[in-house]
Amino acid sequence: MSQNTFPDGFLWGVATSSQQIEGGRHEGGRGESIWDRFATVPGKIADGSNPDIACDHYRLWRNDIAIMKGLGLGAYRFSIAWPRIQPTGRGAANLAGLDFYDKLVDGLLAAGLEPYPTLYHWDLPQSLQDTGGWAARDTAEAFADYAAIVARRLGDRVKRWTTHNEPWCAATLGYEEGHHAPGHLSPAEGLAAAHHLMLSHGWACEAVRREAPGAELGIVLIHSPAHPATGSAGDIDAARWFDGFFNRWYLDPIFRGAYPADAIADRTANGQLDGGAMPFVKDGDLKAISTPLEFLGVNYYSRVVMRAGANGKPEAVPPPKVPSLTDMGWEVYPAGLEETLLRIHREYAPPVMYVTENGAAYDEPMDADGRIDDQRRIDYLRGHLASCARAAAQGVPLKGYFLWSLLDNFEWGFGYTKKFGLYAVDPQDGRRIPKQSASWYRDVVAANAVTD
Ligand code: IFM
Repeated sequence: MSQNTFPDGFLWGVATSSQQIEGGRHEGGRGESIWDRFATVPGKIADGSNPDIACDHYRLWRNDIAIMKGLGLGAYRFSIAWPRIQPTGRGAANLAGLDFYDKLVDGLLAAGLEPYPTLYHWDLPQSLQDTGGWAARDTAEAFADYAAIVARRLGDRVKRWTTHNEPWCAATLGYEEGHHAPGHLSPAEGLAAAHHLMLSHGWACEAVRREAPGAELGIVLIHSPAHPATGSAGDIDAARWFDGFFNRWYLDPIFRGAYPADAIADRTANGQLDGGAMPFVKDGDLKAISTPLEFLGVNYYSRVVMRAGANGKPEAVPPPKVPSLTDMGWEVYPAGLEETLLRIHREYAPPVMYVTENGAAYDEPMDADGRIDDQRRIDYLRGHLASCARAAAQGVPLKGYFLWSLLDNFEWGFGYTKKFGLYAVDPQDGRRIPKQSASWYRDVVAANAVTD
């Protein structure tokens, strides 16, 4: 067993998102989101559920703040539901929606928790989807207006803002692969959506800085290292392909002001781009997207192992030795987090980094004494936190860690079947039931160290 200590002042938190925990679907004038609509389509949500009530955080937020305070946390990463602020995605602010987050922010500060809001975690107002969603450039303009409204109201108390959460998921899963709302199957829309999400990030940074001078801005990207299944040239190239499509397609425009040339060539070769042209990219877009950031949020869950398929097409394969898998089917691979942090530090050098999501889905039973022994989650977290500590010791400017997630919640197309929480949620009355990992995490936070 070795003790891994974190730097002084390391920020400990948990992360959630509005659509996954709030519920309150019709409360306070909230409009319809694309996930509200998607969940009504038969077969889209594995357990036939919907996010209408979710964890009922809209009603129980005070209780949730008290829980976080009890864990000794210093920060809470949550997201703001755009349809609460602008029910149709445009026009005047809905004051009841702003009031909700206003009170949440005040409650957090009073409890000694720093608010880390994310402006977009996938709950696009349905009305904006009706006019093209993220595949339409207008949505990026609307997002900048929305960001300004929120910053104007909360900017006197919120210091650090995140624009988007995992734009790869919003674009690719939503518009290209159909797994997420709005459920489209169009590679062309996926590419345009990815660009407009990033463009809106740049414009939102500008809007927040204007409304809240001194604000610190960042974006949250999902990252998976891609490893070749063998040392063959084909497999190595398949890993490069995935890295370009998943990681660098977002990192490069943000930190280098350009899309990666090899990934453009890949998309040209497979017919997605005609002669490499990207008509949705206009003059000035990449300058806006590459606005300097104060921090980068990194979400990490696992790696991917790639090989060249029979026809040379890159494909993901099961990892080489029988791995331990979470309930998402994701390999438990803690070394990938250290690799990710070091790689981003070396190649992109954001001034500050946070791990903004990391955690594992495991469904553990409650015993006769009401205990939920989730040792597998503790083991997962222990390994990944040790990875963080090692990265920080090697010079990565890692300033904090947000565990995903505080509560078992609405896991998108999986409904409530995947359980990431430190706390289970009683579906009858919303009661929060601590798992063993909650007290374990509290002890890690108190010690500012983890043993592995
Ligand atoms: O629940 C999601 C979250 O919304 C975004 N990042 C990954 C988590 C686990 O799948």
